[in-house]
Amino acid sequence: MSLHGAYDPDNIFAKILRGEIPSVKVWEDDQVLAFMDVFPQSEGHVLIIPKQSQARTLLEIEPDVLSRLTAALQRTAKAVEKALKPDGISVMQFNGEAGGQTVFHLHFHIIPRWADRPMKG
Ligand code: DGP
Repeated sequence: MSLHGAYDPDNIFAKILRGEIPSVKVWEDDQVLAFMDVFPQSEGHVLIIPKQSQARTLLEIEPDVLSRLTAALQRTAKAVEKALKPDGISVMQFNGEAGGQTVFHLHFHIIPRWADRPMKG
């Protein structure tokens, strides 16, 4: 999948948003959902996605939605820090297949890191 193309309404995260696939929700409001990654790179790996937008990538997201998303990203990262006490937190975001993206509904990864634990991915 390239950087550009049509949004697939049957992508995995769209199915999660419609409740067709179960997820472990961490936090949500009317515009944003944070939930646990099913293939975590570390304990506490959270994904954060917009609910209403059909943006596949960062290049397509509406600025006001991105603003809400990043505010929720910071709030969730603080909650992860409080709950798990990691030594660091990686925030990651991939665009296009060549950029490492596998699910084509815009998302950010929040990945807690510990100095004495190797990364899983
Ligand atoms: P990315 O490479 O940035 O597109 O990462 C997609 C992430 O989505 C990857 O870390 C694994 C996660 N993922 C894939 N399928 C599911 C699923 O069905 N449920 C959940 N919770 N996460 C999923």
